[in-house]
Amino acid sequence: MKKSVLLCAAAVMVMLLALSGCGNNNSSNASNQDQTKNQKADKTLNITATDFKFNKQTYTVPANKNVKINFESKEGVHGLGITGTKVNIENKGSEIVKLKPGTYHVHCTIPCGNGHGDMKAKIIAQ
Ligand SMILES: [Cu+2]
Repeated sequence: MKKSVLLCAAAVMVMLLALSGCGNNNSSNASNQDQTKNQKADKTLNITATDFKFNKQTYTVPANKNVKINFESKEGVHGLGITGTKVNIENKGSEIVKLKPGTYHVHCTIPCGNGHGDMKAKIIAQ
């Protein structure tokens, strides 16, 4: 009897944690969408991720243009971070960036497993 009460309490706590986690995700996704809605993209860049790599090692985009980045994890759950920018798309989403000419490092932003550290790519803006 006592055991089942404890199990119940544990289950409620897990549910509460899951709910609060979901709430946070939703709000950040909403702001990403608002951002992309207000800006017009000149170019679209599609990036996908699998365990444990991005679909290309090097992506090329036009510099000083609004580039809409569509990111999706096709296998596992990964994130897209671009150094020197605020871009951080977790699992799936879109963001618009305007990059000065240069080379930007792309990395996974979610600790996804043994190959996490190998998930690296480059974006060249020119
Ligand atoms: Cu990762």
